[in-house]
Amino acid sequence: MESYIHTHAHQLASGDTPMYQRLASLLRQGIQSDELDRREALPGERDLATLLNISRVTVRRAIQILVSEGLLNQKQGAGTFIASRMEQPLAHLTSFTEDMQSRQLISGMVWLERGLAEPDADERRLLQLQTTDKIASLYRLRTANEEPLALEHAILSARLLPDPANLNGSLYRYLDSINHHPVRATQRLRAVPCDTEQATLLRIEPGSPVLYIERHSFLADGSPVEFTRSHYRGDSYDFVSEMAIRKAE
Ligand code: 16G
Repeated sequence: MESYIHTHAHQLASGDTPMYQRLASLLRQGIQSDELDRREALPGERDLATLLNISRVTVRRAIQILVSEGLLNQKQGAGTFIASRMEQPLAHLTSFTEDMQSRQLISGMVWLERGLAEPDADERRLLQLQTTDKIASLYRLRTANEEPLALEHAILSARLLPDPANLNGSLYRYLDSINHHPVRATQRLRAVPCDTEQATLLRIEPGSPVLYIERHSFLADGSPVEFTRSHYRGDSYDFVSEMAIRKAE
């Protein structure tokens, strides 16, 4: 960390922008090019200020910029770290449990709600339900190595899960066991600020950006299986999509 800063310190010497912005872009460059070691804490505010011969206020402002961009995390008592982000390819239909396993992370869940409910008109349409059908409503906090990562509210027809209280682990594993594992899904993503309750559960600041995702998944015959609304922590997750050019006929 110190050696990267030493090597590149000359970039701070002059420029049109204020010093805190120059320092922020120097650190941003080090993070994005992977030249800064992700496992090491950033030197303390005072040490960085001494090293670069600038004021602590300047260092603090630069760090605040990168924290707000989600590139740095401040852990109380432990220091400032480069935020580690997870990537999920959008092309594969995986469950949260599989997704964490493939990264050698321990997937966990805290049940916030698990029961039968009356669907509203939208939910009835999305799941193609009959007027008398109920839904199984599953609201969970999903964790990776015990760190909160997402809030997930899945609904499915109660015909598929008549007794939600008995579901303990992976929803997709259960669906697989009844031969209803979805084979196709559409996903819609957008950034939203989280509310106070979501912030407390995800252990982030109220109003911080989270990724709101709706997943609508289907069986091979086109019938809907689940509709899930999730809020992923914006500071730790990247959804990555691969694109190919359309070949000329
Ligand atoms: C994923 C899905 C979610 C699904 C869940 C099942 C996204 C955005 N969402 O988190 O729709 O209900 O996996 O996970 O990827 P489980 O099998 O571990 O319960």
